Amino acid sequence: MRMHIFTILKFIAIAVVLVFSETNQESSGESSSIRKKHHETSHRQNLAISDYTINDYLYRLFTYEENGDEYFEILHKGKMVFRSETGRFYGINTKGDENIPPAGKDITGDGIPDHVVEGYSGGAHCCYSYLIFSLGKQFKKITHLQADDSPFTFKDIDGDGIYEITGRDCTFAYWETCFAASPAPEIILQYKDNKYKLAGELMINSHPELTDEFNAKLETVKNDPEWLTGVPPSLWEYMLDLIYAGNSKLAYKFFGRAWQGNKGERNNFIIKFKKQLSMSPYWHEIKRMNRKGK
Ligand SMILES: [Ca+2]
Repeated sequence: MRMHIFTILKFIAIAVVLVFSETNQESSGESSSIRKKHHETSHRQNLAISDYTINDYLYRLFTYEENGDEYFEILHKGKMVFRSETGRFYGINTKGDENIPPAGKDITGDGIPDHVVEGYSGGAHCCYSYLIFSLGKQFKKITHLQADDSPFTFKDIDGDGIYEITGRDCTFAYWETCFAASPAPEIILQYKDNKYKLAGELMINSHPELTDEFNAKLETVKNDPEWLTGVPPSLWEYMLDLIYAGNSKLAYKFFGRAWQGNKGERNNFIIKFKKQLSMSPYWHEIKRMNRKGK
């Protein structure tokens, strides 16, 4: 099911880019619901400008009429404090019900308004990123998070008033299979000590149903017809889901029981799998959350 969701997300992302590239001359913002609807055409540089005000701050989005690329600036009391790189699009949430928090919402718990801007670089699949600013008396860029192929969702999961972020780790994209079939396990990030880190505890508790599915998954994977031609992605999809919920021992037990290929390739496969896993940007925390795992 998770692979299915990720595939849907991928198609949505591609659809957004396609729709946008065909409608950018209208600069209407239809390509993304988080883009501002109203643009005014500037008399300079063929740019369409969209303004949004938060207290003493002004967020200005510029769209190049000729190709639809965008960049934004943040001004504090009329003075520019930040200017982004040019990207395919940038979006903020001005309506309240989106994957990113409403512009100006405090998401870090310090009572100071924050401002999240979603960026998309363009290209075949890549890449989403998130710039997060603190708009207090002192302007501050909190972070610039890279989300790769899969967008992030901001949400207060544990109800403490501080937003967590859910997304997917795309380390296994294209690994041993095509992009559409690549598993991308769920991750949760939390804001702690002034930065966003993988929320090991929340991830361990996020999917209690996973371990109950062990036997049913075992039957499914063992009977996967892809064993006739190679190793089915369903094998490492479930292993990754388990590992990203702190159950690595169970994941390798599953591997041992589900493997239907020849013995020589078995060891080779697990070496390659572990090597790929260690390339995750979250590897350090993944390892730590699995030390006490089952
Ligand atoms: Ca804040």
